[in-house]
Amino acid sequence: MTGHILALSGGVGGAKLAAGLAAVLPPEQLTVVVNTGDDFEHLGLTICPDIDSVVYALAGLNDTVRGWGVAEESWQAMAMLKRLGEADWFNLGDRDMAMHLGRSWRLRAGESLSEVTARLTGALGIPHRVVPMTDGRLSTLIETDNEIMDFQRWFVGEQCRPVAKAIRFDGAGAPPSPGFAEALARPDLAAVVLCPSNPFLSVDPILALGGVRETLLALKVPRVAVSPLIGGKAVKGPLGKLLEERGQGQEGNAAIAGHYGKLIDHLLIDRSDDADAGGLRERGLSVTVTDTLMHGLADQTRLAREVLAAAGLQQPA
Ligand code: FO1
Repeated sequence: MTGHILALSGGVGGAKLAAGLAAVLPPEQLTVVVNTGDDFEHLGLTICPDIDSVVYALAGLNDTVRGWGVAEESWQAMAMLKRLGEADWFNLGDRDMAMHLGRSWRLRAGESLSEVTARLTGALGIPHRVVPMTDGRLSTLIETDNEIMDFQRWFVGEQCRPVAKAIRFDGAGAPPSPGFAEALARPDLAAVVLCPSNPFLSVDPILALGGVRETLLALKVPRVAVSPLIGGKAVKGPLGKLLEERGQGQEGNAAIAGHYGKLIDHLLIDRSDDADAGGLRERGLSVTVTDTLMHGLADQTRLAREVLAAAGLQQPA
């Protein structure tokens, strides 16, 4: 296969497919652009949860049980922080903390997030390009009945309980990072992949950057999404709740397709949602029905191959 693949990813689910794509594509044929709307400053550290989920997955360091952070983690620093009376609502493992330290001081020394991310991925032996969606600031905020909350306060601090009346992107229109802009403009761009991430919380922030939605809509290459739903439900996280609150009367994959609209030409859905396929095809989408739940690298690479096949770039696995 020739041509370049641009994958847009959030954290956990997206990171799994990104790892699959990295397993089947050579480094020069893949750019993974990662949501940074969840990023925040905590205890003086810059935390980039989705970048870290992708980096840990590509480096084979991710904790597959917990879903975030590093495997074989220890929590000594967190226990000491708690004794010192510091905030303990957001858990930072010892190994994970090294990532935040390594990132934070470099940012403070003047490196861009793109430069720091390239440095950290290089150090961990990841040959593929993992780039933040922006080097600027675009923060996801959750509007509840009572207040406008920082994303992590809502997601981790409040366990997503308060109803999200609206999701806001503070800094919408921020410029895409150099690596993202370059990938969008590549003459050899062969496909765009929307990883199985939360459309509202992980993909929408990427689309809210200056010019990104318009550029994606104008592209003449296949745009393939993998649904984050299994059996009509989110594998993890608040997507099910958000779909109920924001699905505009549609359910399951119809709501996902309705949300993405003309941004995608092809949707891969799970076998358990087979019944959705007819309706999706009626609205003009190509549909692949397959196993989208990824238990390990074998599933990740199989699904990556199926995504490339859906884009007409490879024989189905
Ligand atoms: N998620 C949690 O549910 N609880 C945590 O304490 C937590 C800590 C954490 C630390 C570093 C990191 O990179 C991610 C962390 N996450 C935690 C996951 C993160 O909040 C979410 O998975 C993403 O922001 C949503 O994509």
